[in-house]
This record gives sequence, structure tokens and C-alpha cells, in this order.
Amino acid sequence: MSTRHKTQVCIIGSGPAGLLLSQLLHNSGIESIILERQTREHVEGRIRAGVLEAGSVEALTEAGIGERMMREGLLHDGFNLAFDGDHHRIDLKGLTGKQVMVYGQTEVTRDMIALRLSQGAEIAFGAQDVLPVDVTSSKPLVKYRHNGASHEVECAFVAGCDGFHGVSRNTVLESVRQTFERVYPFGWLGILSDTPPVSHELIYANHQRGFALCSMRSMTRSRYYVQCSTEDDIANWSDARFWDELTARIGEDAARNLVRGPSIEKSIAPLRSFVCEPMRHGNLFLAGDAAHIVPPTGAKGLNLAIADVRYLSRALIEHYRSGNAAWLDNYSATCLKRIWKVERFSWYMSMMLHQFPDDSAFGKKMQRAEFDYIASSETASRAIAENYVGLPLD
Ligand code: RFL
Ligand code: PHB
Repeated sequence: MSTRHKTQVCIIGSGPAGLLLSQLLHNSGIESIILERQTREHVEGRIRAGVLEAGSVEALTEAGIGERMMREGLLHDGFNLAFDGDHHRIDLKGLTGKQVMVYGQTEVTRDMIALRLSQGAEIAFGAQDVLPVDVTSSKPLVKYRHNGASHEVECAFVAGCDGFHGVSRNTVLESVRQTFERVYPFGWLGILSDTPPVSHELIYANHQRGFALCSMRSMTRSRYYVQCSTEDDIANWSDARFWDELTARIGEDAARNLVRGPSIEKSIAPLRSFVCEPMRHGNLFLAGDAAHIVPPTGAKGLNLAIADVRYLSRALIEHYRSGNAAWLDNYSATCLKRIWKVERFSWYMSMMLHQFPDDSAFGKKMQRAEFDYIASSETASRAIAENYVGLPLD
């Protein structure tokens, strides 16, 4: 026997996509239940993205989740591109009138969970064997196990917000689903350390030893990445080796300000571009990493998840308010248009900034020419800035 629950929208996954969707629906009087495979501690401890587009900041603020972000987040007016020691600043504010917000995804997630729970939200952390069924019917069910007992949620809609390794995407029949993928031949080794950032703005560096990124979480906590091999083992990277490698890649001027310290987190992430089309199957809607992945070079993954959820919440609210299904019907096509533009930007930034193992001398010359062009052209710089601060929602 299963315990039966009833709600309007069953959300699978309590990452930023699932949590924000639940909040936006709640703000419009629509009920949801969230099923999350991991524990709350695990979800709140994950170190992920760091940069929020202007539109994401607006979305979080409008949803009522922006209070601590506005207090503790760092507004950035620009970032730097470096190429073998030469620098070019992308003046985001001057070129677009907009800024980005540096505020960790970990903090966004904590803020969202705290607010949803304080409002009495149902979030089943530790839900096992989550399985959406009958999603093409008007009464989909989501089955799962929790604390050893069987449960099922009866709902009108299922939101698959369960990330790249979730179950939802596979619920979209293989005969309906098309996927597009590029796996890059390298990864990013990232560390977090309680040291002041090397620069008050981010630095993306193409260096002959490999890409490096200087980012931060606050004025006392730094986040750094270096390109590494996909076969690399974290055990091969002592803190000292990481700091030496970063120093070599970011150029002498920046390196002079680098403060070393013990790492408090260290991990390797693969780089991938991926899109699943369509993002709807019957009454199941995919949002965020469940439907698409971008390499982190453009700082877009979290922002894309937020953009999907803005559309999806609008579509569901419109359905419940007026019975108008047009927004739901257009969800996949509208999102995908924007997603492909963001895929393009993330791919472009990745191609420009990394060392490719099988790259020819010609490929390297092209990267250098791209950098020189951007550095000499306000138009080219503006194109980068426009994408980095975030393309408008349609
Ligand atoms: P998430 O965050 O992966 O959340 C999915 C949730 O679903 C749960 N789940 C399940 N729950 C129930 N049943 C199942 N079968 C389930 N399977 C999975 C998971 O436990 C999880 O809680 O997806 P969401 O919400 O779509 O959010 C996407 C973002 O997390 C992601 O795009 C970003 O972190 C990507 N990203 C960055 N994005 C940016 O916008 N700016 C950045 O600066 C940036 N930097 C990054 C990044 C991702 C990185 N890694 C580690 C992949 C830097 C890195 C290193
Ligand atoms: C981060 O701070 O983790 C970060 C910043 C910018 C990126 C990717 C990751 O492009």
C-alpha cells in the first residue's frame, strides 16, 4: 500500500530550478510538493555557480528571495579576459548599463529552502526511486519511497527539475526525444579558499598551460579554477600544486596579489554542452539542467535554469488563472530559442579560452586573433557583455 498525496504540481528536484518554481507558484496560490533524492545537508553543502545575471537577480528579488543576496552579494561592473599575460576588461556596465551579482548558488539554495520551509512547504528530502508515470494523462502520478515506505503524488503537472542525472528526462519517450551533445576534452579543477580574491573582478585567462578562472564568493573567500585533464585525479592535486599552476596561468601582475591558503573544497567537473528537445511530454515539463547543460565558461547554467522557471511558472499561473493553455503549449519552443543562444555563447567562450589537446598552431592563432579583435573592438566587447549580463526574456 502506498500513501497517496495530492497536489497541483509535483516538482522533482530541489536545486535552484525546483525551489524557485515552488516559490513562484506559491506566491500565486498554486500548491506543489517537492521530491528530492538527497538530504537537506547535502543540497545545502554543494558548491556550484557564482554569477547571477541582472535578470536572475530581478527574478529572485521579485519572488521574495533576494533579501540576503542584496545585502551580501557583490555587484560587478565588469570582468577581465587575459591572454598569455595581456589583459582586456569587458566593461559590462559601460557597454550594457547592467551589472552581474556575485553570490554563490549555495547561498541562493539555502535562502530558498529556508523561505519555503518557513511557509510550510512540503519538501521530501531523501526521496528514493522517484518515478513519474502516466504523464500523458490528465492525472499523472509520481511514485517514490521515503523512510522505507511507498508513496505516490497525484497531480496535474510534473516539473522535472532533477538536473542532468535525474529521472525526468528519460520519461520523455525516446521516440519523441532528440538530444544534442558535445563533451569537451578537459575538465575544471576548482578550489574554494578563505583568502581575499586576487582581483576585485573575475579574470578568465587563456594561457598556454591551460585555462584559469579567478572568481570569488565574498571579499574574504576566493573561488579559483584551472583546466585539467578529464582523466586527472583530485589526489594528484595538492594545494601547493594548485597554487603554483594558477600563479603560472594568470600572468605576473595578477599573481603578485595572489594570497595562498588551505583549500576548503576541491573538486573536478567535466565540461559538456547538451540539449534535450522538446522540454515537454504530455503534462511533464523539464526545466534547468534536466533539459540542458552548458560548459561553465559563460557562467550560464544557473541563470538558464532560472529563466526556464520564469517561463514555466508564468505558463502554469496562466493555465490556472484563465484556463489559457497557450503559454504551456509554447513553453518548450520559447525556452529552446533562448537556450540555443546561451549554448552558443558558452561554447564560444569555451572555444576561445581553453587549450585543446589536439589543437593545431592554426587553432591557437585563431584564439589569439579573437582576443585581439575583442580587445580592439567596442562592438565585439559589447556582444560579449550583452550575453554575459543575460539576454532578455522573450
Ligand atoms: P541541480 O542544481 O542539479 O538540481 C537538481 C536537483 O535534483 C535532485 N535529483 C533528484 N531528486 C529526486 N529524484 C531523482 N531521481 C533526482 N535526481 C536528481 C538533485 O539532488 C538536485 O538537488 O539542477 P537545477 O536546479 O536545474 O540547477 C542548475 C544549476 O545547478 C547548474 O546549471 C549550475 O550550477 C551550473 N554552474 C554555473 N551556472 C551559472 O549560472 N553560473 C556559474 O558561475 C556556474 N558555475 C556551474 C558552475 C556548475 C558547476 N558544476 C559543479 C557542474 C561551476 C561548476 C563547477
Ligand atoms: C564561480 O564563481 O564558480 C564561477 C564564476 C564564473 C564562471 C564559472 C564559475 O564562468
